[in-house]
Amino acid sequence: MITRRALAATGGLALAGAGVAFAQQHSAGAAITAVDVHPSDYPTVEAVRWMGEEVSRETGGRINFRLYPSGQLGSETDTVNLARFQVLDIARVYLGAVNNMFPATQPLALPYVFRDEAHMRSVCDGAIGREILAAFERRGLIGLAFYDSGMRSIYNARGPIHTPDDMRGLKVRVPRADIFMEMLDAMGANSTPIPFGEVFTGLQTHLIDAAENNWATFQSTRQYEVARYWSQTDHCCAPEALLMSKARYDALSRADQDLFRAKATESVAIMRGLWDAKQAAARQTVLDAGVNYNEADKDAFRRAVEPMKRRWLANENIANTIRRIDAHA
Ligand code: BDP
Repeated sequence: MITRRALAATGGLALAGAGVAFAQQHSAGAAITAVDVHPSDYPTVEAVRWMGEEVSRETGGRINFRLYPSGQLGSETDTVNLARFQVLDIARVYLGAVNNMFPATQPLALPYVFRDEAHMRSVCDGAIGREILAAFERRGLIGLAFYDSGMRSIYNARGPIHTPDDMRGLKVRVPRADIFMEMLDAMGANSTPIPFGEVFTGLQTHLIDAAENNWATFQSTRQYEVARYWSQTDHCCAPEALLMSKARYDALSRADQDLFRAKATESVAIMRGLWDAKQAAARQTVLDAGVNYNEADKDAFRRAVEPMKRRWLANENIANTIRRIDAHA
């Protein structure tokens, strides 16, 4: 539910006029508002849609989800805060958007932490994942689930990247988050934080030379039409976070709370099925469209980020979580 008062309580947030118009349209009701920066057919959005349909069915239509995909309600950092203040109810965001506010999430976003996607899934499903999700409660959110985001690699408009030396002077767009900026700088680039929605134009107008992301995003944003070189670095395998306003959650009956949690957990398997299909299809679409692909020297990139990683691991909590992730089968 979104009220004018709740919007006012978030004063200081860069809320576009869209947010106010949105508040006027949706002032009451049992609708659960859920936001995502991705388009309607992206796996994260589809999974939340599935969760909403399940909740609606189980409650006999008493609770319904209303989805706002494509970043209609602002940047991911904004929507996290809007959820904390119960201006909106569910936000699906990448981990960088919550890294500073929730330090427990930092280990998952560091470079070369997971051996592969199966390792990431297993860590998120286990005790480590549950503990990190629980940490969101300290600041007004409920961590409902982790979703997949694949492995991030580099793509650019100039030529193939093999080693960090090939990154020199390259302006690489990164999301606005400390770990991502430091990571790309350590990999040899000039990290350039710009909002997600501006990456395509940034590449097209040569404001930036490169960006980094997963196959699904590279394809769905059509960035592959303007960045014709994909170099597989697999430098980051941070999962996505599905977060709910704690105030909104606390206002639900105990039975509804259990239903939300159960359906969010079930939606992870739905998301993973969609993700595997989307990732494979996106890769094929991009390669069929003539994008040049090369395997980068991952060991060279691993070495390049070591000093940066060591700095983060000076924090005992982070070091401890990384040790547990390494030991996790
Ligand atoms: C995508 C994430 C999305 C981020 C985006 C980014 O799914 O949440 O906003 O990367 O790079 O993979 O900003």
